[in-house]
Amino acid sequence: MISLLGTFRIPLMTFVYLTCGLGGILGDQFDSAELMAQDSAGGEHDADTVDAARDERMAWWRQARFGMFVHWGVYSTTGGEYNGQKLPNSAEWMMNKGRIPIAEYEKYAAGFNPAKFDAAEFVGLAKLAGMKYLVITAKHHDGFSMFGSTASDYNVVDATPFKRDIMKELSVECQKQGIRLGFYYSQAQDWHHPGGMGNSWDKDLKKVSNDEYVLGKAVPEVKQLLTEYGPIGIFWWDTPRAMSRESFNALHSLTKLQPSVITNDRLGDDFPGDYKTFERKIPPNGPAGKDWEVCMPISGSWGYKKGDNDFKSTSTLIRNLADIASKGGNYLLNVSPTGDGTLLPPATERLKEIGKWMAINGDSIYETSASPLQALDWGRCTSKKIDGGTRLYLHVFDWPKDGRLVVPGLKNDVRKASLLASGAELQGRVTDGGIELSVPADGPDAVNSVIVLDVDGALEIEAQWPSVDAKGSLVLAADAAYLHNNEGSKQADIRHHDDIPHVGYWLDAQAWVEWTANIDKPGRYEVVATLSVDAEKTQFDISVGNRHLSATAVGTGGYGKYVEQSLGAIDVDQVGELSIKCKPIADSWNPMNLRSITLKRTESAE
Ligand code: FHN
Repeated sequence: MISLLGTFRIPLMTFVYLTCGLGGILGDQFDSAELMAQDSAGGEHDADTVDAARDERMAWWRQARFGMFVHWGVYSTTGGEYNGQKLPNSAEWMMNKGRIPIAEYEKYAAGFNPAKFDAAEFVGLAKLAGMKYLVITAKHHDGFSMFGSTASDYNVVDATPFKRDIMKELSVECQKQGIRLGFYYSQAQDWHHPGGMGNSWDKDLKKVSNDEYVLGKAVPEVKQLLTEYGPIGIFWWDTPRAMSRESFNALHSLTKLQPSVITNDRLGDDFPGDYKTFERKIPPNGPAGKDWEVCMPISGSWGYKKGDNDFKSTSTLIRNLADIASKGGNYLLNVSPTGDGTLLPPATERLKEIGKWMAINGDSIYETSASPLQALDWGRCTSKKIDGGTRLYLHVFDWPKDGRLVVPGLKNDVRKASLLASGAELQGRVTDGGIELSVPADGPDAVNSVIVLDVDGALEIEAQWPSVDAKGSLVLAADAAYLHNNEGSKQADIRHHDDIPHVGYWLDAQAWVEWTANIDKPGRYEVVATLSVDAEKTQFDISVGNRHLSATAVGTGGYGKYVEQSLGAIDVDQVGELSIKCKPIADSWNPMNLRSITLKRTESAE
């Protein structure tokens, strides 16, 4: 068994349990021996083959870049209000925030009758917006199944006057219109089932084990969703909670029912799934070498919430899409159908406006990769490989007033430059500062004008990573870092004091910070941090490549009182692009606000 693990990327615990506990769970579907066979067949494959299988699964997703998220359920009938009472948080949490007993909440299900819902029109709107996939809440935390569940009669077919299987209708339309269908499924929280997590208020609930909920409801429902609703592109787990190995594996193993289904990183137990998810916010830098997606409501609430007029402007949404794609990620933009099954006009209008932009500029988003350039002050960049060179899509948010657009740090010869919208050619030349393009007085689009820049040969770019300067100093600013934090708990985030960014709100010792930087020479580097700490001290590990320093920062008299503190020295024996990490030492961590880490070379090892 262990030898297999040498070739697998499945965490040991999962792998071992995957083969031990499944026989009776999945019944006649397939037993652990069959699963093992699949996996043991994989056992002859090395990690590269496992990666190849994942690359094949992910190919369409990486090209898609843009999808629709849909939160729709019983909570949509009242806009998240309970007896006319406005509740905090997002509307789909109304049962929890309103401490609504199950018997009470079920009455809302009895009023769910979205008579205006038209799957063809709904999917058509996603398509018109330029979205390539659609992920919808098949079951959210309230436990209500938006499909004809055979494991629970608390579902849209059996428990509402609507009686139609919404997931089935969407499945048919998505296949017809060429949109990949994905299901959101709350695998741990279920406020209706006595074994589901999260219902702490319903005193009449006779609790049973979580395994009973998972194996009695979640597993059969997920199995049904993966076997009766056609090809499923994505299974979108949510709010991971600690559950038994048996339950975890029973859920995870179901994805073998559709081997091409993609899963996210929210099943739990640190299982990475196929891609990392960010929520509501766009990370300052995309996680290097990973697939990732930002999910974000088009307004404030995921589910339809009365009075939620906090719609993001179309300009913001288009620029978000370009920003995320420029970092190599996908944008999953959420809409919130109301109780009648339609979207509010501000949502529909925005989707149509995004669609107009995508109809002209979609090539600069679809099938693109992250920008190879350093940060651009006028916009973003996405890229594609072309024969003998690279195509750069320059997303110009701030069109230059002086007729000159400079692409900093780029030294390649210009093969061709043009406006994507019209094809009009532009003149470009290489200067000391990079490639300079002559552009017309006005760009083709007030929000995001795209220039196509084809350059010859392998990209010649000045260091895009922070690099050691002539004095031997390397400054790593907070907003140049990549924050490793998952949704859910209080996490590290980029915040500002006096308009200077810092990594703040760092309440979770599991969150950590990483930079990629260029080290030009080995040697001894003093590590200096600019930080503020309220507590007496805090401890964390700083690593530069393969070398570590256990650092202690002392209290600075409060958050917002920033002090430079020398943390010690590291003997660096590697050069080139190195990862530099700052990781809390959990049992002696106190939150700090970190503005920057500076490495100062004190001795050269050359
Ligand atoms: O609790 C849910 C929330 O209702 C919503 O579904 C979001 C969407 O990503 N996920 C959880 C919060 O992280």
